Amino acid sequence: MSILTWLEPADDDTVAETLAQSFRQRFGVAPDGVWAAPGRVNLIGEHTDYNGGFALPLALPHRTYAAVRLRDDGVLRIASAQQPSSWEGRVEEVGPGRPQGWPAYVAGVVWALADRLPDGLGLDVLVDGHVPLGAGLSSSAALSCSVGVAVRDLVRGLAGLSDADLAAACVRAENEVAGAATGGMDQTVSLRAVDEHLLLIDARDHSVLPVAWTLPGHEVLVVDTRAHHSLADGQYAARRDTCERAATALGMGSLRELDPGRLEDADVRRALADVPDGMARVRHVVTENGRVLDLVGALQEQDAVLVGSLMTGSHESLRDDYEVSCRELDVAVTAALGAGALGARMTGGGFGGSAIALVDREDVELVAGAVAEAFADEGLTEPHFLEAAPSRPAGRVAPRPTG
Ligand code: GAF
Repeated sequence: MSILTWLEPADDDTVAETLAQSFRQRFGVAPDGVWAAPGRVNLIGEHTDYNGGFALPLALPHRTYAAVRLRDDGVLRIASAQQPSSWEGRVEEVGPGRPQGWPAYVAGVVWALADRLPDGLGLDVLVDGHVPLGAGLSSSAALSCSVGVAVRDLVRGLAGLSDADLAAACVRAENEVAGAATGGMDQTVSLRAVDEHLLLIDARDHSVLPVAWTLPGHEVLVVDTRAHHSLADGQYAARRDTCERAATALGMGSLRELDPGRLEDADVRRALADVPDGMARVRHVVTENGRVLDLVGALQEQDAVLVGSLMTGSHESLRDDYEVSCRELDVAVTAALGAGALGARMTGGGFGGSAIALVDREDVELVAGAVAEAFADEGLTEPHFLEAAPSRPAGRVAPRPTG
C-alpha cells in the first residue's frame, strides 16, 4: 500500500514568528500582531444554515494566520505567503466585486465594518493559510475571520463588538464583496467555537450551544478528495434560490417552519409543484434538521452506532435529494463504510471537497488506506487525510494575549 498523506495543523508560535519576519521583509515594518482563525468540519446539518435550520460543526486545529498592521492613510495592502497575487488599493475602492479573488475576503471585512471604523483607517495584511484550499473545510471563512478578529483587537471602538456581530460582518464580506452566497455556519464556528466541543448552531436566532464529544474511542477522519470545490460558482446559489422559492410557495419565511410531519401532505406537494426539484430539496432540508437534533441526542447517549447511521443518512439525502455530492465524495463514503467506518458523509457545500467518516480510533489508518486504495482503483487523484480534533476559536497568537 502506498504511503498516505496526512495534513497536520501548523504550530502557532512557529508560524507567527516566520510570518512576522516575512511581513517585515515585505512591508518594511513589524506587524501589530498575528491572529489565527480555524477552518471547520461539519459533523451534520448541511445546507440548513441559509434555511434557518441547525448545524453541528467543529473548529479544526488547522488555521489561517494573518499578520496585520493598522495604517492611518486609508490604504489596504494585502498579500499572502502562498498566493502569487496580491492587492493594493484604497478602502473606498472596496465594494461588491472589488477586489476580485482571495483578497476580497480580507478587504470585504474592512468594507463590512466600515461604519464602525475611524476615518482613514487602512491595513497591511500578510496571510498564511494552513486550512487546505478548496477542500470544503472553510478556508475562506478562516481567512476573513482571522482578519476580523485582528481588526476588532486593534481598533479601540470595536472592543464591544460581539462574536456574533463580527461573524455577521464576515458573512457580508463573503456574500457581498466576494460574491459567494453562503450561509453563516462557517464564520460562526470559526469565531464562536468552544475548544474540544462541537457547536450546535441554530441559524434562526444565531444562538449556539457547545456539545461535548462523548465518543473518546472514535475519531472523525477527514478525506480531502482534492476534487475542485468552489462556492462562488452557480450550483450553491441555485440550491439556495430553490429553497427560497420553495419557502415562498409554502407561505413561509424559511423552510425551518415546515413541520416534518407535513412533508407528505397533498397541500405541500401542490404548493411545491411549480418549483423545479422543490420537493426533493425541501425533503433534504427538513429531514436534515431532524438528523442534527437526533445526533446531538445520540452523542448524549454515547451511541456511536446511531451517530454513524445518522451521518450516512445525511450523505444519502445530500446525494439523492439535494444532489450536491459527486463521484469522489461517493467513492470516499462507500470505501470508508466498507472498511468499517460507523458512518460517513460529505461535509460542507459539496460538488467536491471533503468527506468525513466516524471511525474507531484503532481503525483510522485502515479506513484511510481503504479510501486511498479505492481512489487509486477508480483512477482518481490521491486523496489527503486529516484528523478532526475539535479545536478552539479565532484569536490572537502573537504577541500572546495576557490574562
Ligand atoms: C458552505 C457554506 F459556506 C455554509 O454556509 C453552508 O451552507 C455549507 O456550505 C453547507 O452546509 O460551507
